[in-house]
Amino acid sequence: MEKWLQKNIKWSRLTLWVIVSCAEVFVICIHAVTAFTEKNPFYTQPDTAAIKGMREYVRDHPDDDFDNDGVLNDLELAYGTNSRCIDTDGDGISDYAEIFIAETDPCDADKGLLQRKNDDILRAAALPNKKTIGKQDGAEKKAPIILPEWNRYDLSRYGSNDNRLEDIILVYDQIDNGKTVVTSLFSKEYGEVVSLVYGYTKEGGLLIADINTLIPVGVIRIQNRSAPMMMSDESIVDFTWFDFYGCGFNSLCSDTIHFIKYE
Ligand SMILES: [Ca+2]
Ligand SMILES: [Ca+2]
Repeated sequence: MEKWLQKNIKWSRLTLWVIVSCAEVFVICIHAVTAFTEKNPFYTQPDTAAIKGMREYVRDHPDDDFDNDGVLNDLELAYGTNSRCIDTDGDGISDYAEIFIAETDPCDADKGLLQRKNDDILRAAALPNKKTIGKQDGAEKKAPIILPEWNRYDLSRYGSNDNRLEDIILVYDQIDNGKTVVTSLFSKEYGEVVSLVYGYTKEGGLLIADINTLIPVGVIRIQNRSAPMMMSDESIVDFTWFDFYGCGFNSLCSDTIHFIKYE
């Protein structure tokens, strides 16, 4: 009798453990799916075809220099640097300068070299760290949400990262002229989302609509940035760009943005 009881207790514990474990896995899955869909309003599943296509596009263009930093794509792949960012580790020394001049690791931030350039640093430090765009008059702007003609099969959008201030000023100009801008957002996690920018907020954030339904889905917030950067000729320039965050994308996580240009 005692043996039977012990055996039953053992099985009951095992059954309970299995039920609790399954419940935990279920809860974790629900949380993961919820977090994913909350972060990105476009996809519930990563766009694996785009992620693969993006990798292949870089490999298929070994002699191009997508970010114009002087390091060709095949070398970027060999060094493990980002072919769409001139300063992979964000330490203010371009990938080219790290590889060919300083001979430091372009994937491991080291401020030391930049700090030694005291005169240049003082000059750059006099700049405001946030530049205003100069386009905004404190009002929100919107264009009629109309999808312009664009070529979805032109994969050259995988090649560039339009994160310079002049890029976004062109977008504001388009909106001011009543035109929407087809925009490709790319992350290693989700893949690509092509959406429609139909306006901008008074802070400069981009108003985003779904390209299929033309329904507004959110805002990509824009942060203008300026910092000293050592370039390929060892000079230090005041480099300006913008960071973006929203709709599940974040440039600080190496996500990129491309604005489709058309007449
Ligand atoms: Ca490059
Ligand atoms: Ca660097």
